[in-house]
Parts: sequence; C-alpha cells; structure tokens
Amino acid sequence: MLRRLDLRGAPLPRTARLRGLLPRAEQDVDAAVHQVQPIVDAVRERGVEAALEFAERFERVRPSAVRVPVQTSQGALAALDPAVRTALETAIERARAVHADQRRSDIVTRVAPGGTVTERFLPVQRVGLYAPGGLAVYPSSVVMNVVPAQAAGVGSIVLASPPQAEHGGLPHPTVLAAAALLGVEEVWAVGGAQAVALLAYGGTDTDGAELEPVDMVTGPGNIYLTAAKRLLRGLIGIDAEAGPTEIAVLADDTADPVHVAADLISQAEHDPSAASVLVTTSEELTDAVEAELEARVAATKHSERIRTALTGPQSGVVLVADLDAGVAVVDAYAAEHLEIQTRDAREVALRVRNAGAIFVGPYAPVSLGDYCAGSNHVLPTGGCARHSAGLSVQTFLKGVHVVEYTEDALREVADQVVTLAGAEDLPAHGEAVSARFAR
Ligand code: HSO
Ligand code: ZN
Repeated sequence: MLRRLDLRGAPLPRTARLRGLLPRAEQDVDAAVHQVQPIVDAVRERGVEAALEFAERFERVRPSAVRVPVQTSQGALAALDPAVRTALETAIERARAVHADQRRSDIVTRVAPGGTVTERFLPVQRVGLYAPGGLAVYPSSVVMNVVPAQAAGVGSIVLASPPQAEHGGLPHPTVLAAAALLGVEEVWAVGGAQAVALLAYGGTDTDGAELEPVDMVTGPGNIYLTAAKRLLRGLIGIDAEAGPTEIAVLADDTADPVHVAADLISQAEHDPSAASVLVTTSEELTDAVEAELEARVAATKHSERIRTALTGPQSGVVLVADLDAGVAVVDAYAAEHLEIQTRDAREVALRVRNAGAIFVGPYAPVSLGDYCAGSNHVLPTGGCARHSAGLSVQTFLKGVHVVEYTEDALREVADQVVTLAGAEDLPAHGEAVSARFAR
C-alpha cells in the first residue's frame, strides 16, 4: 500500500536534497491566500454580516448570532456523555500538569554594577483559539489550545469554532462542553478564514454586542484558515502554520508491525491528505507492516480516507542502511509526530533534532499524545518543526526587557555608546548619553 523509497544503496544526499526526495504533502497556501483575500476584506469592511454570509456559503447555515451564550455551553456540558466528560477531565488534568511546569519566572541579569536587564514574561492579553470542524470533531483541540493559554495567564480567551448545520448553527456540542469544562465563557460560532478575520478585526454582533478583536490567533485548521493566518500575521500573532497532519515512525527489526501499522493508520484517519511515513532499516518489518496495513485498513471505520492517505504521494516507506541514516532522514523530514520504535529507543530519540513531538518506545503511540499524554497536540507540520515548536505556555508569553542603569553604570559605558553611535553615523544617539554628563 505504501510506496517504497530505498536509500540503502548510496551515501545519503545532503539535507536539502534528501528533503526533496522524501514523501511530503504539497500544500499551496499562497494560492489559497488569493482565494481568502476577498473573505478577509469583506469581514474587515462589513464584520459580522459578512462572516454570516460566508457561514451560509461554506457551512450551509446562518447562525442567529456569532456569540454563543454561556448557558448554551453549560447546557452542552450537562448533556455530555459522562464517560466523555471523565476522559476530557483526564486530558485536561494531565495537560495542565505539563503546561503548569512550563511557566517562567522573570530573569534578572546584573550586567554591571548598577546595571540590570530583567526579562519579564508577560502574557498576550487577548487570544482567539480555534477548534476546527471538518471530517471529525475536535474537543481535544479545545483542551490543547486553552490549557497553555490559561497557564500562561492570558486574561481574555475567545474560542472560535465553525457553526454546524446539524446543530442549529452552533459549534459541535462536544466542543461547547469542552469550553465549559475549561471555564472558557466566550465562544464564537465562526469558522475558516472568516473566523480569523473576525477575530483579528472584531465586529458588532447581530444583537449589538461588541466582539472585541484579539491580539493573537492559534489552533489548527484547513488550508483557508492557514491562508487567513498568513494574511493577517502582523496585525495579530499566530502559531506555526498547520498543514495536513503527519506521522513518521523510525523503526528497526525489533518493532512490532502491529503497533507500527496501527499508528500509521491512526493519523491517516484525519484526512485523505494526511501523511504516514515509515523509516526503517528492516525490509522484513516493512513486509509485515504492509500485511498488517491491508488487514487493518479494510477493517476500520474510515478505511476510504485512510487508504487515500496511505497510498498518496505524501506517504511511504523509506528504507535506510542503518539507524544513523534513519535519524538523518527523520531530521530532514521534521515530522509533526515522530515515533521511535527501535532498540534503545530513548537513546535514539535523544539524537533527533527535528520533530514537533517525539514518542518513544512501544507504549507511547501518537494517539496517546493526541489526547491524554499531557503533551500538546497542536504541532508544527510540513517540515516547520525545523524551526518552530508546538503550542506551549511560551507561545502565549512575550519576553519584555526592562533596562535599569544608575548614573554611574551609564557613565561607565558612555564612551562605548558614543563610539558605536559615531560608527553608525548616528551622532545624536551618542549625544543622548553625553548630554547627561555635560553639565
Ligand atoms: N493528531 C492531531 C490531533 C488530534 N488527533 C485531535 C485526534 N484529535 C494533530 O496533532
Ligand atoms: Zn490525531
């Protein structure tokens, strides 16, 4: 089912060329930016009215208002299946434990006698968190967005999620229930590019209530949401751009083919364009995984979209000569999720530099991380793990340098400032210092 790329014959090419050889989903965000620009413009000019028109067009429903009453979310929580409630509570509790440890205290550096620089970590004031609709329902993404924002101390949180025709123009009830469970009171029924635009520009709701613009938007979504984030970046802060989800498994002959196959399938379930990549030293394992995939894909509920994802050009098996080459391949690929299913998995994992999250050994499948590991599941895709991290408390904090120097401390370094100002032909910069000592 998976196409094979055999890299065992020759030395591995250098990173950039290697990256070009590997299977990867193509996502043309720039093309989507052109499609999304009129949507963003319309929401900027006509606010809620435009957003509701786009809901009618894309979600085939027109909510009576954008703002979802708190009571509606509380009602959804009251009606939630108790087993789902308990599972969500576990996910929240574990995520809170991990994210609480990510909080940072101010860093004071004494640069010279009388001269200090303090880095204060201040939360972004108001953030918009996005929980997608699409082929599945994502209350877990509500958890993964809200928990780090709350742990960072973000004062004002608004959750946006697309209105659903089958739920009378409200976001999915499980999404609303998750919001209520997390104590998020402000929920907007708006999705896609129009959601990002409305969050960024704000507007006036149908009942006259003000929708205040946010400072930042985070959370996964489809290509149009991503395109809107790219367009509005600068006016608002954003997290790493999210493309189709992806899993890479680095495995040797000790890996269990059942685990490998089940995990490759699990992420392919998200979307026909999801990517599942096996990087392995073992042809025997590859054959066993293939057999397992055939049986499991046929038997699972969403077999059609999974088969499309697994047989697409974005998925495949990469055969490597040894684990060193395997590590080089997964580093070049920079997967959103990377599993290490090898002997000494922990040691191998420590050698990897590029991945959104790394799952070590036979009992840490990606779907554990999707829900209940405590780790965050909003992660960089499309190779962005080379330079970006997943959502964390840090995403919602800004380090602000606070500079404090006494007269003596300034005097001590005054000549150097004047000299550098002169070297840049900006003498007034130097004069701002020397003026303080001229009298
Ligand atoms: N694997 C997805 C997250 C998710 N899975 C949500 C299930 N629900 C992207 O990390
Ligand atoms: Zn998932």
